[in-house]
Amino acid sequence: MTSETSATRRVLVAKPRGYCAGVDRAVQAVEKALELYGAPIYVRKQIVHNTHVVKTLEERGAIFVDETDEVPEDAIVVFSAHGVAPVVHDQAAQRSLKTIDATCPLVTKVHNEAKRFAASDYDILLIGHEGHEEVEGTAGEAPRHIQLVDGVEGVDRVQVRDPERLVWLSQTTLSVDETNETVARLRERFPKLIDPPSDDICYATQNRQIAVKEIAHEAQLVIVVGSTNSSNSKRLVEVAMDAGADASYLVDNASFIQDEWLDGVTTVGVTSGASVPEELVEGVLAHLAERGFGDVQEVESVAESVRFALPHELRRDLRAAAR
Ligand code: 0CM
Ligand code: SF4
Repeated sequence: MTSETSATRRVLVAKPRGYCAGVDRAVQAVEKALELYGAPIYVRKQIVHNTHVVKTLEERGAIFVDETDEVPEDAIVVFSAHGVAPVVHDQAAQRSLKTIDATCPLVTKVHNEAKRFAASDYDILLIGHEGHEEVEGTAGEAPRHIQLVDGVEGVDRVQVRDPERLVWLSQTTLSVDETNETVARLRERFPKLIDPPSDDICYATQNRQIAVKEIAHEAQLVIVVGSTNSSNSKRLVEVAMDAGADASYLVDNASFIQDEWLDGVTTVGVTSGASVPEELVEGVLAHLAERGFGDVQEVESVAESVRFALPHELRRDLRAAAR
């Protein structure tokens, strides 16, 4: 056991943390669809990558499926925040499904960039994690023009038709620092490589990384609340370690915290990924308080005020129902 007294123990909580505007919109889209049309509402893939969110929506009548062919004809299906390839829209139309597209507008922005560069016959290097749904959706916009670069290790495998007509784009939820390294290596090979017209790594991912850096250099342990399939949450653990934390762990909720992690620790940092409801962070803080870490300070690095309107299909039906 640790010899520290509770007077010397403290918790630094990063701000911003938790829900981003795209997650808030996507979760609300499913909730509003359940209210408006009634259960069941089908959702293709996890609406956001958080176990608790998915379980809560399931309890309210959402049914999560892997593909649209699991959805009964004429039923309602919501597409997740991570976006879908055009072929998925086609498959849904063939089955006469009513669709609500909860793709985050910042993911749609990357899709549009991909379509534009492909239409101008550029080769597109999409930096992202193999198998991640967002990357599959973006790559599906222009499969013949896009190749995936999964980190620095992927750079040597890249083959292009014309190194003068080359752009890189990225998944929205990557580590900013690691992506900069990958781009630097790509540019060594391809000096004429063009940058995306604006940052593809979204504001929420960037801000949560800035905020965790701020607390990590003062904390021996950083607890990141998030699910294991959440890219942006996993990146926060890596960023915390790179910023000087002795240890950092990803936990779905407080029950995953092991008492040994706290041995000898005086300052614990806490943050959460963009798909994580605040109640899970509150659970972690209560768990830490019970173990002598009751002194909690919030450290705000960046103010956030981004909000997105609900998907237009849903707004239209909500307006009609209100008449
Ligand atoms: O992309 P990632 O795995 O981080 O997804 P998430 O659902 O955890 O976070 C929000 C998003 C998007 C797109
Ligand atoms: Fe959109 Fe960024 Fe949130 Fe993903 S993490 S849903 S891209 S705001």
